[in-house]
Amino acid sequence: MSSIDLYPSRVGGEAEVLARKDPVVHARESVRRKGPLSEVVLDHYERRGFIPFGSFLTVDEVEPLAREAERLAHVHRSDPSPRVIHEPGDDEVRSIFQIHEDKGVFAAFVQSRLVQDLVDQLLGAPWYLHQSRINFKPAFRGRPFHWHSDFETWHVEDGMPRMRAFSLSINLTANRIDNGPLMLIPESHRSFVSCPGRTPEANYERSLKRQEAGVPPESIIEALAKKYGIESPTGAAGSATLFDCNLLHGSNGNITPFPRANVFLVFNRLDNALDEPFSGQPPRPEYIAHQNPKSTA
Ligand code: 6CS
Ligand code: FE
Repeated sequence: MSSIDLYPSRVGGEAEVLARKDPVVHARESVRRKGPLSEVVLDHYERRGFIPFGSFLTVDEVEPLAREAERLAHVHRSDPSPRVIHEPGDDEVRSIFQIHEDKGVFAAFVQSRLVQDLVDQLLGAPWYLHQSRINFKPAFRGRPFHWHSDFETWHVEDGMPRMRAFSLSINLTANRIDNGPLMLIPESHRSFVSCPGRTPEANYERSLKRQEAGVPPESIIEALAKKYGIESPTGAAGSATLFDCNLLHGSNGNITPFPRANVFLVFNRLDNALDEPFSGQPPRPEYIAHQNPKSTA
């Protein structure tokens, strides 16, 4: 049985803006003060829902990750494996899921002191990797991602009970204002947009190419964007953005000659591991939503 639904969405009703019932930084005071993030940065994160890191990794540190991403995109170009998502209508790779499982550079990165300390500080209790993926937006052909809260999908389709997760997105190529960088609505993480409609069967087979269910109505996006604006953290390879699981975001396509590739790592607290999906449908596959985790720390 699923736990009580604190964040009902796609339950057949109208869209609605509900209150958030979870903190953003979960660590108690002593762990919170340990760092690596300063109190000023934590305050900003709690208020705004994201942290832009102008330089998170050095050129030398990001280079092996970027090279591995390029290799993966190349070898998976005509790979029918379900964890490789192609753009609708061509063989261009849009996303590759579960990239940390190959015992390679991404797995090592998750084990690094920097990542471990950061996640400990924000989640404040044992945690695991819920999802990992690389999103590619090739030059001239990259397609957009529609507005969404990741948590809304993870809650409805994967059974993630509460907001005790966040994403770290490392830019593997320069993310420029014009090549489809993340677009975030600051402060939108402080309410939960309950979405209309219901979840179609096996929705992920379509939604990972083009999301429709779980997209808030335009009127709500418009009101939030008018109130809080839209921010697009840009930066060279090695810059990064950390954002709360419930922050509304999306991104435009890429018609520039400059490819954009980002790796996303999603950390979730072990005591928030997946229950049955609130949609009432079967859980999504392991490569999208890790089941039965043990602590990664
Ligand atoms: O369905 C998911 O889990 C994924 N989809 C989007 C658009 N963002 C987060 C996540 O990787
Ligand atoms: Fe997302």
